[in-house]
Amino acid sequence: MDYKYINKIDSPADLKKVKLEELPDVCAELRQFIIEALSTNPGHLGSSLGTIELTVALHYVFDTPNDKLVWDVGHQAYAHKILTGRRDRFHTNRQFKGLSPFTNPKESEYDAFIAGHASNSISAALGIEIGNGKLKMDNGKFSNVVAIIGDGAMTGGLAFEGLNNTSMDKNNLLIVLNDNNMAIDPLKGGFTQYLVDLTTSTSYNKLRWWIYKAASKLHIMNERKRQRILRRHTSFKAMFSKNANNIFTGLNIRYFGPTDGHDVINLVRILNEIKNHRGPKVLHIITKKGKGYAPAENDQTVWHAPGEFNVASGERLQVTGDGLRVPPLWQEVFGEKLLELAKGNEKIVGITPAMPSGCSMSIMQKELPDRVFDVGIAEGHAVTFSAGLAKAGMLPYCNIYSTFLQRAYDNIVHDVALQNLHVVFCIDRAGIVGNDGATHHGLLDLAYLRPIPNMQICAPRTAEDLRQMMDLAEKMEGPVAIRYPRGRVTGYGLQVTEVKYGKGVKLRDGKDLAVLSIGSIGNAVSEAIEELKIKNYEFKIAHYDMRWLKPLDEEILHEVGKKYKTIVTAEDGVIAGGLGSAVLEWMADHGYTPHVIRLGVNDQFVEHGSTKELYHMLKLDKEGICESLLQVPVK
Ligand SMILES: Cc1ncc(C[n+]2csc(CCOP(=O)(O)OP(=O)(O)O)c2C)c(N)n1
Repeated sequence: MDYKYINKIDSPADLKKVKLEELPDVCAELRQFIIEALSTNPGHLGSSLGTIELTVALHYVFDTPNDKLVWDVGHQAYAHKILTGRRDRFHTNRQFKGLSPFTNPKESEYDAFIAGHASNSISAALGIEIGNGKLKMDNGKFSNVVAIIGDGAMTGGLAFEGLNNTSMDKNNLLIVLNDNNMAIDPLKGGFTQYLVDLTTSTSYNKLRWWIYKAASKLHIMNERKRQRILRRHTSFKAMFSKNANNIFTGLNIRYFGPTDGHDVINLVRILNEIKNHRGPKVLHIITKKGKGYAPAENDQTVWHAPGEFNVASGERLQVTGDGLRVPPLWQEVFGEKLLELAKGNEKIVGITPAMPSGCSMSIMQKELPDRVFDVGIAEGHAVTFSAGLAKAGMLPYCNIYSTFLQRAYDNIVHDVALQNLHVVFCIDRAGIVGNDGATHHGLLDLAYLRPIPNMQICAPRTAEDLRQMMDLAEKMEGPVAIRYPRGRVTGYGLQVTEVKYGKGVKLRDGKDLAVLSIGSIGNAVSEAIEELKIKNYEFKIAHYDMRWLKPLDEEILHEVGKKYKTIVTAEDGVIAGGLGSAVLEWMADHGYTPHVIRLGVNDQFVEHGSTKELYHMLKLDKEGICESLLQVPVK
């Protein structure tokens, strides 16, 4: 498309050549560009549409990349990517070998810090700010550091830890709080209400704005006088009881706003005003998720990441458009089963850290709203809160994505496992998750959960396995982790076998070689073995679905240890510490000496791409497993 402005913007220096009054046109073009691009190459639409004016204003005012922008999550940074020399590659965003899904310093010097997991921006930016000061940047020039954080990400404990630290050490950090009253789902909770109160305290704000605007107009004034007025206006607000309690001011962080985050010209003025203020400061802006695209404004949860869509009609393209009955999503199997269990047991409650739609706990939320707790983007709290609920005699099913559960490791160890509390961890998005990439793959959970005493760990291969594991977990004691992948259930319609505690299942008998798998990768193993059968591969391969990583099925292990000289283990996680390690250790401890070949993910962070491409790259799809099995030296 023929864009008048953005086609000529290859860096923020080009943006700075545009006249102030033309910036709304630049924003309009960026909006159009992002909508068009995402309609065929899906991504995080709503959040990025909401930050366009802010992004333009930041790059217009600040001297990036010398000044540092630290984006929280980084899913709202598409305009930032486009303005910083990545416009021509934007059509590859999130694709295999394409642009990173979030901000990534490896990709661009304009990306000051890694992003993907929420709530780290304030801590990281503060570290950069203080570190820069200590090193006295080149030629004594200090760079500005800005953290841009959403109100959703502000609900995370880490953000508050960052704020607390910001208030106590000498620094000039600017925190832009992008308040749209949404995470992926609507936000609830005290902090959200607090921001609403700040926003709606109208008479106070009108007065402040009057003073602020008057100060802004006084361009003839020198910087010292202007700052004095601004200082007075900040202390002035303390006279009003509501804002005397302003959390930021209370923490000694100067507070500006709230202001319209879609008025780019005004944002430029404000940022110019406050950027040279000494000391830490917060600029609170109000934005709308999905701004400028009606379907996205009207259904903000769905349009957070809508998939492909028709720009003109706003229709989302359905994956299931062929009319065929398709397997359900793993998360739906979880969501429906949880509701069923909860209806039969009033002690069962659901806990989710800001992902009710993402994990389908929304199914239970609709029918039993009082029994579901969406606690904000607060994984550590979600786990300890679950521990408290268990202590009180409730039965929490705490659903957290594998990658985000990493945030809560000590809460699992100290608050749950040490007291052997009956908390059921339902770990969604385990394994490769696809286009969200390295920050989001769930490759570590088997390895990080296995060493924790009292922890019991299982992984379903089929939808029915998941249902039965959730049933079993209700009757067990102590902490239980059930991990399952993203996407549609594989192994749909497979023969049902009863899931028993600590027991695996033999899927086929063999002669020369045994494959032990855990979880849904077992389906790729089954397909690979079928393929080898067609090729008349001479040795016969046994296949066991272990189902449980902890406790291990020792009966199977004795059988395999006695019968096979070669064992292949398969898991969709890191090799170090997972099933393969467990089997090797067990064999060594019990005097068996098979040759154990471990299939899984080697010591590496895995990039982004489709799940199919990535499993192929890792040789963990049918073809890759075939290839590995063909190379196995059979004695
Ligand atoms: C630690 C962590 N937990 C959960 C998520 C999933 N997640 C991605 S964006 C998002 C909502 C963020 O809300 P907010 O910061 O307000 O940004 P918005 O999308 O509203 O612009 C969530 C929960 C995450 N990225 N990181």
